[in-house]
Amino acid sequence: MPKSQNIDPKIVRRSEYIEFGKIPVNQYNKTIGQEMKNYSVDDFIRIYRDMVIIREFETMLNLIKTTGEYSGISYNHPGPAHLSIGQEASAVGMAYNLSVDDYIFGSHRSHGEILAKGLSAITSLDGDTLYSIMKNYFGGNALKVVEKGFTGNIRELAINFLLYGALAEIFARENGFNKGLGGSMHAFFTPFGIYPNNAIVGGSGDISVGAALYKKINRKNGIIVCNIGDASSACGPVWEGICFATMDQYKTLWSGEYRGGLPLIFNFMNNLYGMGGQTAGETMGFGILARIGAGINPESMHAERVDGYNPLAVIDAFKRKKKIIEEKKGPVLLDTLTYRISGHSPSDASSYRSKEEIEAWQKEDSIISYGNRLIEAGIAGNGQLEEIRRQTGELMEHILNLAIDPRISPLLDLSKDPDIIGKMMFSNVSADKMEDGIPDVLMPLEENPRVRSIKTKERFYKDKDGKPVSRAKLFQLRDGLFEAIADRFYKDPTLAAWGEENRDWGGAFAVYRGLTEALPYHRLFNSPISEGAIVGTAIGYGMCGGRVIAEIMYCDFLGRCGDEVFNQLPKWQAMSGNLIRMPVIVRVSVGSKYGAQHSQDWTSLVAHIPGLKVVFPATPYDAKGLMNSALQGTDPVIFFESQRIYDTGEMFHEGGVPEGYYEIPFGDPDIKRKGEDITILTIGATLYTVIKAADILKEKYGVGAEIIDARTLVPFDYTKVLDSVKKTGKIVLASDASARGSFLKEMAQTITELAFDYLDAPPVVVGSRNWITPAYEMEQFFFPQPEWVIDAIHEKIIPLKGHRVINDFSPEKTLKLNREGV
Ligand SMILES: Cc1ncc(C[n+]2csc(CCOP(=O)(O)OP(=O)(O)O)c2C)c(N)n1
Ligand SMILES: [Mg+2]
Repeated sequence: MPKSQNIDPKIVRRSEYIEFGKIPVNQYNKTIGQEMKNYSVDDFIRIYRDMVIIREFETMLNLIKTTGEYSGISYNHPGPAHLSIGQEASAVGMAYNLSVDDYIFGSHRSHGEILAKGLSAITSLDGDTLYSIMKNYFGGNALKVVEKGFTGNIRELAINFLLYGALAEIFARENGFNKGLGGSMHAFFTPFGIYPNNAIVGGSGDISVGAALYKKINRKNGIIVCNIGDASSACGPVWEGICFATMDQYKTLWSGEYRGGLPLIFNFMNNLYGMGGQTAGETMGFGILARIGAGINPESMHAERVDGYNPLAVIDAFKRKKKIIEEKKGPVLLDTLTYRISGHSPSDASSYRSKEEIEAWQKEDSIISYGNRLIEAGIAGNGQLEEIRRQTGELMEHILNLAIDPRISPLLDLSKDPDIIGKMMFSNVSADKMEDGIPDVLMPLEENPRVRSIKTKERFYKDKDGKPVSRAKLFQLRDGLFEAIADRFYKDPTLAAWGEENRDWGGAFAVYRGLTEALPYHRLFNSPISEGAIVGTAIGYGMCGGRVIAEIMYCDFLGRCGDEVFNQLPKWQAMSGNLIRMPVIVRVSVGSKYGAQHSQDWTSLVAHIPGLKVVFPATPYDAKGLMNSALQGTDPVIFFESQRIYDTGEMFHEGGVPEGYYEIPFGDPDIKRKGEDITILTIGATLYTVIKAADILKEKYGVGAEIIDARTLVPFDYTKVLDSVKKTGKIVLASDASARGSFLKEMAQTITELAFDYLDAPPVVVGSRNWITPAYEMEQFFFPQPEWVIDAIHEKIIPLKGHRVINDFSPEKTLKLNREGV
């Protein structure tokens, strides 16, 4: 912990009570008359119109889903449509005062929020800006559709564009906001400040915190609104996101203009239900959701329940809360009370609620009651409101006709270009920095104590006389990582890093030692023990335009950020139609010596997930070069490091690790030792085990092994491996991952397919046991040993003269182990 903040036992041990301040519940009670000074007649009417547009849009979708028809137009939409009929006032109120610099994130039920935010942007932007946004979005394809024959003004055109872009997206059309790759639950449109909506309940809970960090760290205008459901308040990412967003350090340790709370509103769209579970009364214990704020920080997150059935109450709340955020006193929690009259989805039979309940809320319908209040206050006549509804109906018919016509709105043509989605999985951009500017640092890099100490180190494992260099004088793998990371901190002003014990401690494995002296808090900070939010916030930071390194202390903790690593990080580039970049590096350290929950190699799990680049260097030269490439790219990289070899020196690269900058391209395996008789392909630190095996093979059996270090799992160019196999006719694959289902098996299968004619025997996999990782004292029975490699070669490829087997690789044993599942 920071030495600047002493923890005084006299203070923390003293006796006292915690006092909770009052949390307002539905305190807004102004009449339209009292609000006259805050709104023009047009403003009042616009609020009504926006709610009607959302209602009609969703009514149309509901009818399409349930009857296959809207106003005589037939269509079959097989995909999802989670509607928010009843919740319009909360969406319009939320978006009313937001600018395009204010970003909203959402959930599976966010059509209304998208439209509300879009309509708000259309009102606030000038005509030229609006037109250029529409014209520049994917070559203006959506604009061309709505512009054809259009005679209205620019704002009306933009409304057509908004509705068409959203609907085409829901119907998976190429003209959709995300080329049809996002769809109903993920649609977004960043030029209007509409950021990803998330089909994983609570998924936005930590991503939006990262977006707020982006705003804060890069001094950008605007706030973030995280729109999530009431039931998501039980989700890990939401809880972790709240903890991450309310850390004391923003107000205590971050300095100068960076000091102060995050610009963020957690806005719970509280419709009182999950799918069918009632949050208040059944599945949660808070009674009133806003109570959550009370436990989080002394200001109770400025929590408040607001009546989301009254758009003016929500607008009023957002205005007040925005002020709190501008005073750097955020983040804020809003419990925006609303009700979903529609089912969870159109197939929902509403078996979990009574007809009377739905009818009671219908009686208080926000659109009808707001309309009546406008009429009573003399702001609008009945006819005028009816005309708005009629025009909206016509508009919806028009948009629906455009969105379902395959000639106007085709799907992505995968038969013409079957690789089209594949091309969108990665951005493959090379960028020194994500933004111009002077990086904020505390000292010149040359003066950094770690840099100075590294200067005195030997960059190759043997000195000029061929003698091994002592560990204290050796340039180690961790130094290679440090050099790449430090260099980028001085190049890219947006680069920030966080994780557990990253600051002061210097990272659990001393990779960051020296960075605390070099960087202010806002570029390197300690996070809560929230692996989900460590990665989730990095995702939000990356998608807004920053580069970031998140650190997961142990590979085994990947399970804690499973959703972020499997569902979020890999998906958003392609789900945006490849508009969004994701320069996020997740450093993951693979352990040993610490038993079952701290020593697992889970490279295979992440390599299985499309959309991630996966790297595992085993030498200082490779670690530095691959980290440089990771930091130069704009794609998500899971960067594995092994705790076995952080202090290893460079043994392979002639001349040792270069002092200057260099990159090692992803996907290019490296031949670490030449050989003629057998190929051994390794992943990670197992390289050193295999080197020992190769020495024995040579000395005892006269077999020359060619050792290839994969370096990267995804992408991977098989050329060198296939060339080697064509020469040797034999291959063993080895890594520390448990063998069953490992990436080695994937590689073995691919090699079999591509080099079958050249192989004398099937590729042989030598991985770890399918057990728990036992204590250090028993590890040699779990992780591959040099002798295992030799046993496997002897039993499965070529008998080695005079060899006595230690480890049984016979077919009988293989069958038995599989039968037993171990
Ligand atoms: C992690 C996860 N669990 C479960 C689901 C299935 N699911 C979709 S919506 C939903 C209810 C969410 O309730 P809430 O957060 O209140 O949002 P609402 O649907 O009411 O808008 C559930 C359980 C999911 N999509 N993601
Ligand atoms: Mg809900």
